[in-house]
Amino acid sequence: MITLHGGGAGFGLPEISPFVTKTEVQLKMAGLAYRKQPSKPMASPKGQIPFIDDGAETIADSSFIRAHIESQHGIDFDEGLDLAQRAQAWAIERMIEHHIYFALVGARWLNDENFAKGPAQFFSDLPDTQRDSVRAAVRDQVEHNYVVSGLGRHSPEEALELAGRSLMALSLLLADKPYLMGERPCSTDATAFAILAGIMTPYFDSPLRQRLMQFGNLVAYVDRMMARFYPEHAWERQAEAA
Ligand SMILES: N[C@@H](CCC(=O)N[C@@H](CS)C(=O)NCC(=O)O)C(=O)O
Repeated sequence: MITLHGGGAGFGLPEISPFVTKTEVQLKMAGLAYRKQPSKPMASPKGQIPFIDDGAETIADSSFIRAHIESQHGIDFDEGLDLAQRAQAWAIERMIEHHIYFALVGARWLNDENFAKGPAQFFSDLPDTQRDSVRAAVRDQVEHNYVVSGLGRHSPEEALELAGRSLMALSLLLADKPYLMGERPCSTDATAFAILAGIMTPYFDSPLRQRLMQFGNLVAYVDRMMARFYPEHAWERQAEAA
C-alpha cells in the first residue's frame, strides 16, 4: 500500500499542506489505497512534503508523484481531454502553484497573527533552547522564498492586486462548469482545490481570503470538491475567522 507523507489535519482543513492535499486528492481520484504518515519536510529526499513510499520506491514532489501514479498504476488523470486541453490544464496548474500558492504563503507566514496560530505551531515539539531560533530562521527562509517568487517585492496592496488577477482568471476559466476542464475532475482540479481551500479556511483571515470569497463560483467549487473528496470532513468555510 502507498504511504503518503504529509502534515496531517489542522487549520480547519483535512490536510494542512496544500501540496499534500493535491497528492491526496489525486490518490483518491485514482482509487488507490494509501495510508497517511505525519512527516516533516526534512524527512523528504527533496526537503518538502509531499513524498510517498510505493513498494521499494520513494517519490518526492507532487508532480513527480502524479507522473509515478500515472505511469506505474495505469491512471490518466486527464482522461477525455485532448492535447490542447491537457496543455491548458498544465498551464493553469503552473499559475496556481507558482503564483496563487505564494499568495497563500504570504497570508499564512508573514501575517503575525496567522503565523502565531498556524505555522509557528510546527515547532512546538522542539526543545525550549532551540524553538525560537529555529522558528525565526524558517520564517526568514519562507519570507525569502516569498520575495523570490516575485510577490514579496511588492507592497501588500500590490501583491493582493496581482494575486486577485490570478483568482479572477481562475474564476473566469471555471465559469459555470462543475470542474476546471469540464464535467469531471482532472489532475489540475486537485491542485486548484488544495490551494483555494487553503486560502478559504476561516482559520486564517486575510485580505486574500476576503478577495477569494468574492468569487462565488470558486467558493462553490471548493465546497463541491470538499464534499466529493473529503465527505467526512466538517468544512466550515463560512464560519467567522477564528
Ligand atoms: N514543488 C513541490 C512543492 C512542495 C511544497 O512547497 N511543500 C511545502 C509544504 S505545502 C513544504 O514542504 N515546505 C517546506 C520547505 O519548503 O522547506 C511539490 O509540488 O511537491
